[in-house]
Amino acid sequence: MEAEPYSYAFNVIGSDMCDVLINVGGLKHYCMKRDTGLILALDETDAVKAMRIAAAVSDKVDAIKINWPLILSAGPDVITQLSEVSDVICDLKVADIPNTVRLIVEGAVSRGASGVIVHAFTGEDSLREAVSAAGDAEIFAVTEMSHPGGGTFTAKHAEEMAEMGVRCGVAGFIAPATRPDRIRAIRSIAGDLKILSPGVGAQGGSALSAISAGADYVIVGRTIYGADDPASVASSLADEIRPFV
Ligand code: 3DU
Repeated sequence: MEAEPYSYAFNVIGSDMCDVLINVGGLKHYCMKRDTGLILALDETDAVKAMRIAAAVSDKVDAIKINWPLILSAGPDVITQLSEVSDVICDLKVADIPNTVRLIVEGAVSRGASGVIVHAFTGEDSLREAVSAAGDAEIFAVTEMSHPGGGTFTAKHAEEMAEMGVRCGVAGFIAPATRPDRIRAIRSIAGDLKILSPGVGAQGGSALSAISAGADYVIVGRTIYGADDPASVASSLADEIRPFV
């Protein structure tokens, strides 16, 4: 029997039961908690500063997302270090042939990542390989990028990519907070799967609009880590969306 998507269980049992391994359809899966609906995008390239910010906001966010800027400056061990204070999502935007996808996803998960972001445009074989390589960890597929250029190619195929992601068993999708109507479109296909939305603040999107349009989490980077008091900005954002999370 094919395993049901684990986020089905996320909705059935409620977010307070998440952040643990849950068992659906005979398979164990990780399930990120949803206490605040906020994910920090930690693109700070000064590793010491990054760790300080992570410690200051870890109790205000559901996960910390890291991307190439921090991994390239601090080294991949930063995944493990951060995983000691928070769930870590590696935003590697993996876009490659299935074998390379597997090697990258395994490398991130073995270092402590509980989620990995991959591109969906690579097609079904690469996406299936990512899901399989992730094991208990979560794969999030990018359907449409949040910057203006994201409209040129990715937006035109976002719905098809979301349908494919559902078939491949991804945990959820990355959809743009800069275009809440597009979050709505992806939500209509994603069902109970998670939607994580970047583009809040520095890119012009609003946390409240994204959550109201159907995002489960907003991803916020510069607005938090570039602030004089990252913890207080994270708290304010969490307060803004709390009634809807
Ligand atoms: O714009 P911010 O500083 O809040 O950072 C947003 C983060 O989310 C950043 O790491 C970026 O690479 C990532 N991201 C997008 O902004 C848009 C996408 O479509 C996918 C990921």
